[in-house]
Amino acid sequence: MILVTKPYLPSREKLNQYIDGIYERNWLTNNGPLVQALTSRLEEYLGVENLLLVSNGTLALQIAYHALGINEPVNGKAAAAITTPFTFIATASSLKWDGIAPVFADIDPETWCLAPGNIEAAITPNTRAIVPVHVFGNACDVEAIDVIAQKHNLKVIYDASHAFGVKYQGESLLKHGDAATLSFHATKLFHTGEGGAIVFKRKEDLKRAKKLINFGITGPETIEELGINAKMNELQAAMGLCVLDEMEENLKARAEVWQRYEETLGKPLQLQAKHQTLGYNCAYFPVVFDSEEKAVRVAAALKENGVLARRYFYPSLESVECLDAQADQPVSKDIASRILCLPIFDQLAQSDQRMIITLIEAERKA
Ligand code: T4K
Repeated sequence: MILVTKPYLPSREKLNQYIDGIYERNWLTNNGPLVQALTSRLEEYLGVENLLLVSNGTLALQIAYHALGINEPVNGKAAAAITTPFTFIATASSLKWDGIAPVFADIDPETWCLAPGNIEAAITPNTRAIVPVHVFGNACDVEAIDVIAQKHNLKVIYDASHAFGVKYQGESLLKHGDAATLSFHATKLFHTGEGGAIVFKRKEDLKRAKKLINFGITGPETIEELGINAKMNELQAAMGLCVLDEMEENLKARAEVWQRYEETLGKPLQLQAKHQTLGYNCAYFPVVFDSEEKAVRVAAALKENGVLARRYFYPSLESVECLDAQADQPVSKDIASRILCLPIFDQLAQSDQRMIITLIEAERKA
């Protein structure tokens, strides 16, 4: 099968060397030397400060909520956060899991990110934060969101799980918001098997988060506040250091795959509209068909030929019962019903990609 993605596996020899070091030091987790090394390397690579490595992208979101205090009730009632329904379940479920009510506002029909124009109507006295998603690595309208957040005294936490290495107006997109979170899951462009990170705007928030990921412990005999275990371990960091060393080759190969799709499918199908200054990371290749029926038919035809495209992100989250069903978000619902993410990874053979494109073109015209 050709799957929607294929984890990037770096040099085995180099990974073995890192593992030898772990055996020699007998130090496996709790802020070990490889976690420290990966933290500095990522800060430098991404051009950011105040980066904290954690054990996965979901905990990255949850630690950010706690570090910024948005989980604290408002006048005895659960806090709320405004977020997008067009995302992976973890964005909204992490809020609910932490006792914060996710309140959906609809997306922009072109960029597929939370539309700033829909945010203010969803704000109530319980709203503490906005949690937009740079979906598929596209930049949200960060300036407009910032204006709304300032006006209503709300925190902004960007779920930037898909936005590793993305540049916006020449700088890291991760610099926007009070915090931005990343997922380093195996299926991501940069990965540590499982893993994630948070980039904080302020040093004091980073300091608190460092405490929170280690049970609130600050010394051998001091526990300052309630925390959890969200630490990255040395084996994860070893994988990350190896993947990072090969990032340029990986990016180059993906960009070629991305371009070939764009050249052939960009005209007949709807692609995600991106800001003109966006330095994109080619993490995903989503396409929108003119009807749900067509999207489903194309997915079935691909599957028959051994290709698994995915309906990311279907269904639109306002319809997910465990999140407490909410009013329809028509734009998100519509895009979610017609979208398919096509296989994209560095080793996708040109002949396989040609086969995928040919099948899509045939079904589209049928
Ligand atoms: N926020 C956003 C916006 C996210 O997209 C995500 C995760 C998160 C937060 C949470 O971050 P983490 O806590 O996960 O770090 C996959 C990933 O598991 C998930 O990390 C990712 N988003 C999401 C978009 O995709 P599924 O349910 O699609 O996973 P699964 O098992 O179906 O795998 C996807 C494809 O990759 C399949 O075709 C199989 C293939 N695969 C998968 C794995 C794990 C492999 O070939 N090898 C592998 O090792 O969620």
